[in-house]
Amino acid sequence: MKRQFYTTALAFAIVVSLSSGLHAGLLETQNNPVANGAITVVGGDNDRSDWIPVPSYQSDPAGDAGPIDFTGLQIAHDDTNIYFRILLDTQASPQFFGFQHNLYLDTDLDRSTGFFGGGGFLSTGSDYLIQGGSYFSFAGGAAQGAFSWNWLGGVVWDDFPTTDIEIKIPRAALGNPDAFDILLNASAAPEDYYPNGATGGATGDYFRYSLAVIPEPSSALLILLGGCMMFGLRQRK
Ligand SMILES: [Ca+2]
Ligand SMILES: [Ca+2]
Ligand SMILES: [Ca+2]
Repeated sequence: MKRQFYTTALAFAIVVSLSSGLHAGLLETQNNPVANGAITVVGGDNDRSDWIPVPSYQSDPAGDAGPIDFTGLQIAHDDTNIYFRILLDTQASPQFFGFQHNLYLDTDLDRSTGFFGGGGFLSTGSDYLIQGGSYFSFAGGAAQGAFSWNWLGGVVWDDFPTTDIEIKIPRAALGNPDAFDILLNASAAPEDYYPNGATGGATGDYFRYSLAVIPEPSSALLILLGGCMMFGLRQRK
C-alpha cells in the first residue's frame, strides 16, 4: 500500500513538473513584488539601497566580455512598473547606458514568436527589446532571425554609476505580461551574453520572471513529497 502511495506521488510530481511547460534551458524563475514606489529610478542618483531586499539571479562571470561586462541582474515589480538592475564589472571600461545594452524579453514565453537571433542561435523568442533608453516590439514577424523592431517609447533609467544601471518600465508598455523570459546581450565586442548559455539555440539557457500573485505554498504537494521522503528513509533502514 505504501509503495503504491510512493509511486502515485512520484508520478504526480513528474506530471506537475511537466505541466509547468519548462524546458531544460530555464535556469531560474523569480517573482519579486515590492510595495508601490519602494524602488525609485532617478537619473544621477547612485543610491541603490532600495534594491537590498530583492534577490539576484545567478551571477554572470566578470572578465568574460568587454567593455560592457555583465555580472549581476535583479528584477522586481509593483502594481504599475517592472524594475531592472544590471550590475557590470567595475574593472571594465565604463559605458553609458545605450544601444549596446540589450535586454531581450519574451513576454509570451514562446520561442516560436519574436526575435531568436540569426539562424535561431538565441534561447528565446523575444517580443520586446529594451535597448538603452528605448523599448521596441519585434517587427520581424515570421522572420525571427531578422533584427527588426518597432520603436515604442522611452524607459526611465539611471546609469550613475555606469556599472550599476537601473531601468523602470510600465507593465502596460510590455502588454501586461504574467511572466517573461529574459536574456541580456552587450553588443560591444567581445560581446557578453547573460546567461552564458543564451546562445545555445532552442536548448539554450534563459531566466524567467513571473509577475503572478504568489499562491500559498502547495502544501498538499509538500506533504505528499515529505511523506515520500520519510517512507524512503524508513525503507533504507
Ligand atoms: Ca560578464
Ligand atoms: Ca515570444
Ligand atoms: Ca556572460
